[in-house]
Order: sequence, then structure tokens, then C-alpha cells
Amino acid sequence: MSNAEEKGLYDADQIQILEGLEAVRRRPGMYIGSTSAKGLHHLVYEIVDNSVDEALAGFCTTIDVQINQNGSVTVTDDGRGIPVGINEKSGVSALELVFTKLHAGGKFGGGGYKVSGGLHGVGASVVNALSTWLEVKVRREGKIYFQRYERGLIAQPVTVIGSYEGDETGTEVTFLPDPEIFKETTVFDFSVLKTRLRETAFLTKNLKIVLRDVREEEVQELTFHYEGGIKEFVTYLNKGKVPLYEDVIYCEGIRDNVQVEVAMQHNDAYNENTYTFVNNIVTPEGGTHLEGFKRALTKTFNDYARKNKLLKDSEENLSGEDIREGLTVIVSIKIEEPQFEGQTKQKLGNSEARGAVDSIVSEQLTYYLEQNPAVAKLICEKAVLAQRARDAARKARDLTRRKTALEGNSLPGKLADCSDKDPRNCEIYIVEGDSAGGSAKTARSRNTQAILPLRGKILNVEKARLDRILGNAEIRAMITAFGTGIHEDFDITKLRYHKIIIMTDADVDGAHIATLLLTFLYRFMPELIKQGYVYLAQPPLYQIVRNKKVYYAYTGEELDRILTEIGRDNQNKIQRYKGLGEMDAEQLWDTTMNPETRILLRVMIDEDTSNEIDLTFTTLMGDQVEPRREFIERNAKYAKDLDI
Ligand code: TSJ
Repeated sequence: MSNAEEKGLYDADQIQILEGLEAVRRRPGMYIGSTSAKGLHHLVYEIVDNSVDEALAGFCTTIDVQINQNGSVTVTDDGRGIPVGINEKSGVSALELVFTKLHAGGKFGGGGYKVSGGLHGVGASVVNALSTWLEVKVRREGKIYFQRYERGLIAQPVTVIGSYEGDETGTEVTFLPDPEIFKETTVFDFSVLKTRLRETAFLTKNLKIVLRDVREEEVQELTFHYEGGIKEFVTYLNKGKVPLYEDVIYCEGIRDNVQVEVAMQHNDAYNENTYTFVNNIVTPEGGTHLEGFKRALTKTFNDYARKNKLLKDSEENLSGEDIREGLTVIVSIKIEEPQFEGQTKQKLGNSEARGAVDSIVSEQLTYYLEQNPAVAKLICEKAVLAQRARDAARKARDLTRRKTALEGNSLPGKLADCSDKDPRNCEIYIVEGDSAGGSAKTARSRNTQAILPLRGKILNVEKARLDRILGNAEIRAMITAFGTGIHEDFDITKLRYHKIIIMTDADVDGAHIATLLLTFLYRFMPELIKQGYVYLAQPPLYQIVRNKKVYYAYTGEELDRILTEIGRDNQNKIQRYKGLGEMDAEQLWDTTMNPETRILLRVMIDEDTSNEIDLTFTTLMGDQVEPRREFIERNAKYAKDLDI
């Protein structure tokens, strides 16, 4: 081939590359979902997934992810190193193809190797196209190869930049996301990467993932390394709860080209916590793998319970829900060509996955139960109790339904309702304690502000069965006051107040009560939170009086600022508020309830992380208070500047 011909071919290739990557830059959302913070973080996962594939293939033990000072991210693994040899047909190195060819996922070239274990998207070229620059270093056969791209185009061809002794190999990729694409933000969030990488480590037994952030002087570093894989994931999820038995029950196997892993353990609570994954990616809408698991679980336990007389002949079969009460389970499958269906294309559709999970779980769970009769008995007994509670709850619910039908909208006696009947103008303050409730009733603007005082301890809905929850007076009062109904009866158009404001003391107990209330809302009326109707009132922490002028501070820093401003001397009278009850009606109005001057935090569920949120609630509803507070703060945003 002549030089010119060679050059021509190369140019043609470059044009093709250009066209492919241009398409990515033109419509980035098509390739990474969005260009929001979520899409930004997705870039890291696209790169890391390549290393995970290398680990799954058995050649990589450690992945190192570092957020650099300049905002770029470096991913390094100790795998075989991306092949650098020139592919005969295309005349281009495999390395270059990885970064320039879209969907270079399949087999390519005559070498017979795949760029991936076939499980992941292999979106390296997509990341490349969306980066201001990207650099790759490969260590192979004693040489260090280097290449640099800018906005997807080759800025420096593959060059050997060094050599080394020994037989270590690996790949290192550094990229800087392009702010022209990621207009909202190009700043990586350590805790977002932390959650996802921890999950990846749990899902890939024995793989060690190190996450480091060197942007601040104080370097943060975390290592995730779980020998037990998803078994340890279940233990982690059940932390802060009381397990019903010690073992994490584990099943694994391969059938019909579907690799199946299931780990589960019951705790003494009542919620079901099911997490399903396909090729290490969470499937919040479930699908055939989940169906297979549920079918196996229900059938295996009913068979066992009947055979061992834990369920009498006269009794009804246990329902799946009964058996899954208090169950934490991970179903993780790996499959070559996952098919996703449903509106959001998040639901697994492969029918072979149903059968594979069903048969593997049925077989191994049956064996486990026979080997562990004490555990089997505990689970069956819990399920029988759940069955009875379910009957009782159905009756309680029928009763509430009938009641509202009979009595119309009879409101709770403790509610001081507002006179305006247009929900858009109305707000309801849920107030902790009768005395604060009294002040609030005096202080309020009765036209638009309703007050519902709650007495005593608020029920933790994570720790009670439905029949007890629906029997709780405070919970019933909230349900009737809001007007929307709960669960499948929920109807947002019946909402009687467009602001539901939780007002509790500004201390640890107050934060605890707020969390309990939010948990109730999240579990029974999640749409209220999702659609932004729920707020936290912010009572001040300090009152400062100086020369008859009154100031309020909502934080320690604010107190400091005010004192600096007005002078620090003995003319200041500073009062620290411990509870709402310490304020009189006028002070309460001025500081916390007057729409002109108050601060409200709107409680929001970040849609980008809503997959994680269930996990947050269940792991944090243990007995520590601090993480809860942190959780509230993280999910509540200042609403003062919002249009409210
Ligand atoms: F794709 C990528 F560039 F984004 C990327 C790939 C980024 C990082 C951090 C790592 C990797 C990667 C790729 N790590 N390990 C590999 N392995 C291969 O590409 C590889 C190596 C050897 C062979 C072989 O058959 O000899 C096959 C493959 C696919």
C-alpha cells in the first residue's frame, strides 16, 4: 500500500470517528441519560465498569479512583492493560478503537478478544467525546504506552513514554468532563461516587476499590473490599436492625447462561427490602429475575411449612408478602444480552432469567431449610404472624375507609383548621407537644394556617405492623387532616393544604421526631414529598435583646455574626431557646410562622439519587440519631429563596 493510500484510509477513519463522536456531543443524553450531575457521575461508572469487567474476567484485583485537584478523575486498575497492538484490518491499535469507536463492545479484529466481558456498555468512547481532554496510560510487557485526546479527537498518538522492570500490568485513564456539555456542574461529589462504588464492590466479590479525593488539603480515602460479596451487602443493609437469625442465606449458580447470586436475611422489623441487579446495575423496577425469586421463595416456604406442620391443613397458604416481611434480599444476576422493557426501560424482560433464578433458589433454599430447621421455623412463624396481622390490617383499613365514607370528612378534634378552603392558600403546621401547639394556635394567621398538635411519642412506622400503625391516633389524625388517603388510595387532588410544615424543637429530640414524621410521610404518602409539599420549620436557637431591639439567630455562626455587628458587651441579653414552648405566641409568629420572615426548608427527594433513598431510610432508622440529622439536612433545602 502506498503512503498516499495509507493516509487516505487514515483520514477516512478519522472522519468516521469524528462523525460518531460528534453524534455523542450533539445528543449526550442519548448515551449517558442526562447532562446533569447524574450524567456527570455516569462518566466515572462507564470507565470503572471496564475495569470491573477485567476483574470479572479474573485479571484485575484492585481499582483505584481518584478525584484530582483540577477536577479530573483518574481510574487505575491492575488488569492486563488494554491491548495496544495494531489491528490488521483497520490499521488502528485496539487501544485507539476503545476510545474512538462507539459501542466497541462486541468482538473486534481477528485477535478474537472482546473489549469487555460483554456485560457492560464499554462507554469509553462516549466519555472521551464528552471530556475536554482524556489521557490513557497502559502498562504491558515492560512498556508504558500513552495517548491523549481532546474533545474526542487524537491530540497525541499512542507513544511509548517509558519502560519498567517486573511483570505488573494495568490501565490508567484520566479525564476532565467538558463544561460545554455538563453545563449544570462538572464538580464530582465524593459521597455520590462513594455510594455507587461501595455497591460495585459488594456486587463483585473480592474486588478492592479505593476511592480518594485530593481536592482539599485533607485527603479523603475509602477502601471497599468485601470477601463475602452480596452476603456482606445484606449484613450491611441489616445493620442497626435485629436479625431474626445469624446466617445470611446464600444461593448461587449458572443456568441457561444466566449467572445467579442471591443473599438474604430476615430482621425483626416489617418492611421488605429487596434490591435487584443485572450486570451490577440496579434494577429498581425489578423484572423477570425478581419474579423468579419471589416465585421460588413463596413456593419453597409454603411447601416446607406444610410438610413440617408449621402451617395447618386448615390454614391458608402464606402469601409472598408474608414471607418477605422483614426480609432484606439482594438478587444479582449476570446475563449476556439483558433486555429491558417498560416505560423507562428499567425492567428486566429476559424470560430465561425468571426460570434460572427460580430453579436455583428453589433447589438451594429447600436444601438450606432442611439443613437448618431452627431458622426455617423462625421464618415460618414470623410469616404466620404477618399473615394474621395482614388480616387485622385489612379490617382496620376497611374500617377507616367506611368511617370516612360514613362521616364525610370529619376532621380530627385536635386540629385547629384554617378558614380558607382553597388548598393552594393553606398550610398545616404539625407541632410537637400540646404546649407548643397552644402557642401556635394563638400565634397563627387563622385564615390560612391550620395547627395539628401531636402528643407523645410518634410511632416509628419502620418498626410497627400496618394494623398498629393505622390504629395510632396521631397517624390517623394526620391522614384525615391531609385528606389524601394513603398507599393505593392516595389522591393528591384531595390534599387540603399545599404546605405541610413539620415544626419541632431545634434539638436532637426535635430532629428525631421530624425524622419519624418524614418516615411516615415517605412510606405512606411519598408523593407529598416528591411533589414538594413538605417543609421543615426552622425555629431560632437564640434571641438577642439589645437596647430594646430584638434579634434572632438560627445557628451558632449567625449568633456570632450578629454579635460582631452589634458589639459584644454586657448590654446584650442572650437567650438560648431549647424548645418551642419557651417562646410566647408573638415570638413564635415572628421567628417561625410569619410567611414574610420565617425560614422553611423544603424536603426533597433528589430524583437522581432516589434509587438510593430507600436504602438510606432503612439503614438510618436504627438507633443512632446523628446520621438521621445528617440525612434530614442533606435532603432538606432552603426554601426561603424559592417561590413559596
Ligand atoms: F475502556 C477504558 F479505556 F475506559 C478502560 C479500560 C479504562 C480503564 C481504567 C481500564 C480499562 C481496562 C481494559 N482494564 N483492563 C482492560 N482489559 C482489556 O482491555 C483487555 C486486556 C487484555 C485482553 C486480552 O485478551 O489479552 C483483552 C482485554 C479486553
